[in-house]
Amino acid sequence: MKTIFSPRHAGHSGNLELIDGDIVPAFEMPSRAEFIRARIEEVGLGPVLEPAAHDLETAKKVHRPGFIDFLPQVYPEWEKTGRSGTAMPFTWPTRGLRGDVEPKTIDARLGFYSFDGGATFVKGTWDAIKSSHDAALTAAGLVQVGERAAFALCRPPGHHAGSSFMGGYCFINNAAVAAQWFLDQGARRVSILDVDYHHGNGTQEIFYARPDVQVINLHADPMVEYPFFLGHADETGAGAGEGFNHNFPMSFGTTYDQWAEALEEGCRRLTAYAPEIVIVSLGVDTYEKDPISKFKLTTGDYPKIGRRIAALGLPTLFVMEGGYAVAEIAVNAVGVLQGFEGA
Ligand code: Q9C
Ligand code: ZN
Repeated sequence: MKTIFSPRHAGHSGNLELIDGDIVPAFEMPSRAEFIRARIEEVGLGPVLEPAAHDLETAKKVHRPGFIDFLPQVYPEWEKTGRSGTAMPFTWPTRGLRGDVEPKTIDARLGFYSFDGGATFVKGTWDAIKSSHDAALTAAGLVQVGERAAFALCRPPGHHAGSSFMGGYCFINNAAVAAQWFLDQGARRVSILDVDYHHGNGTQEIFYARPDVQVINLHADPMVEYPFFLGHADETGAGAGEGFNHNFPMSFGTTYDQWAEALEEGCRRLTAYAPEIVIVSLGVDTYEKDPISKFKLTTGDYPKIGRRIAALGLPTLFVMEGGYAVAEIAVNAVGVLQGFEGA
């Protein structure tokens, strides 16, 4: 399997995160992607190639165009106010406030286009976002021309980014852009299978009223886990999208046997939908030693996930999402891909 990876992710570095009442270096750090790239080479998964540049027209079909145009403006606007370091929002248009009027200052606009303070900018952030987006589309192109599977080693991740909001380390929803691109190339149905520990609230929001992209999410129960405000089992889609969104919230402490039951049911529904392509939002923060998560999957479980996905028998695009136990995420993420290839 080919991997698409851009060294430009590394400029998104040194940013801070507000977590557990403290401000600390962000858990979503460059070494995540570098460990995965090194592991791919170590096990000989296949070539690691750089992405081609892509325009943002497809991104502007799944995100509000003004939101995409805002992203490259953030850090220059932040610097114009005389600041350096980490740009992050601190005010959001929640219920009862005006979410329909875009204010003028950079601080206000950061809040206007976010749902939390977790998508932060440093000088190299836009370049990293764009390279991650390009990696997803380049890998999608490989699948489109007949590769059985490809791996987009995206950093930053994407699944918390919605049509007009960023958050949770995510800016552009790489998996959603890839899904839209496959449809634009002529696919009639695409499934997104999101196995990250956190609910992919952005992906769900983008496709919620659409029947052409089925979204299946396996994740920690939002009653007790981030992103808290989406991801319940009763969210099944709206309007023309009714019946095409599937959530499998699970408790803290979930082990592979329990998790695999949800995967099995998700795969059953995926097969019933009969998509032409499956996109896997590949988070490995389900791992027992992940520093911010509370599931109990072990390293030996990840190849099993890959084998089950391979058994779907469909062209498959893997898109990297979360996973934070830095050294181990490489073995686990690549374990999924090895399991897929060995199946
Ligand atoms: N105490 C992804 O995995 N902070 N994003 C959670 C938990 C945000 C995760 C705090 C986690 C975002 C792509
Ligand atoms: Zn996650």
